[in-house]
Amino acid sequence: MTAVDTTFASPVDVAAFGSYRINRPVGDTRPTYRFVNRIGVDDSEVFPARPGVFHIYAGWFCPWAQRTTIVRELAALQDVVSVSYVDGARDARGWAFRETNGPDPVNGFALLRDAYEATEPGFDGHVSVPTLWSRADNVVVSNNYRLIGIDLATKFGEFAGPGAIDTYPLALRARIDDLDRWLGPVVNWGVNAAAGSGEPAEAARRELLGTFEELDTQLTASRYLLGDAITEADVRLWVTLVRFDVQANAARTIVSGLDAYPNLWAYARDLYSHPAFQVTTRFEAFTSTGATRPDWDAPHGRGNAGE
Ligand SMILES: N[C@@H](CCC(=O)N[C@@H](CS)C(=O)NCC(=O)O)C(=O)O
Repeated sequence: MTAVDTTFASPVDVAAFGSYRINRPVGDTRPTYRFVNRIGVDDSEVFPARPGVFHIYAGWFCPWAQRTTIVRELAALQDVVSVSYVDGARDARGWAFRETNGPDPVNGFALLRDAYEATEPGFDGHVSVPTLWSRADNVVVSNNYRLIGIDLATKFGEFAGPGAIDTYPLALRARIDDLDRWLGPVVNWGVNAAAGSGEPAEAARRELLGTFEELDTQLTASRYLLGDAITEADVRLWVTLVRFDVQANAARTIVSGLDAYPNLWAYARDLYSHPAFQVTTRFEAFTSTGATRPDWDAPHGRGNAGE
């Protein structure tokens, strides 16, 4: 791999650049998360799975990005797909590379926007993490977190290192997708709605806590959501659970804490004891000022990591 020049963006400056927002031309019907290409399984496809080609631009703060970095670890693709992290702050220029989390190791870009611009000149949609980049084609492949996660889980098997876990096994896909239809709106998005005030927030809060209750019961009977093995469903739920008490519930306005649901809380710690979850987590990147972080290292009593 050839070295790239290190370029950092100048510090965030909202006064000079303005705030980040999307400017869509009136009547523009194109998706704002525009890149939805898939990784293929053989060379006849546009973006075939190959080692050393794909790079994930991630953000430590971002639950959607963390889904993909956890799957990269679980699928044992550390030497196959590379990852780097944007800075956690942005102005109108969008996500950027600064000293905080290091340079863009692939292109040496200062702004993530440069990757989109290189792919589609004049790009005016969302500049988001995760973004999947192809070093072979020099383009953004996808910024659709769900498809990136599934492709990482399913397309690179032959290149995986030892200990790879199949997080999207054929036999469980329908159930994983069903869980996503349920937990996506209520939990992954619902936490933010529940953190607000007024009747819509109250409704979101009731629904969220009812779901936590239900999960707490389900998790008495099984170690993970779908049995004895970690799947994509656990990854999707967990990225929200790990942020819950230090972000949406930081002021404990939703509930006294995740520990109000002992099985759910032990399940979340059980996952955290797994290296894939631990090495992809940086609490400082998503902890609200003054929030109290519960003890994620407390014994969980649900079996040994990797078992
Ligand atoms: N909302 C995105 C998921 C990814 C996402 O929202 N990432 C956030 C950071 S956690 C981001 O980069 N947002 C910038 C943007 O959407 O313009 C999607 O629906 O695909």
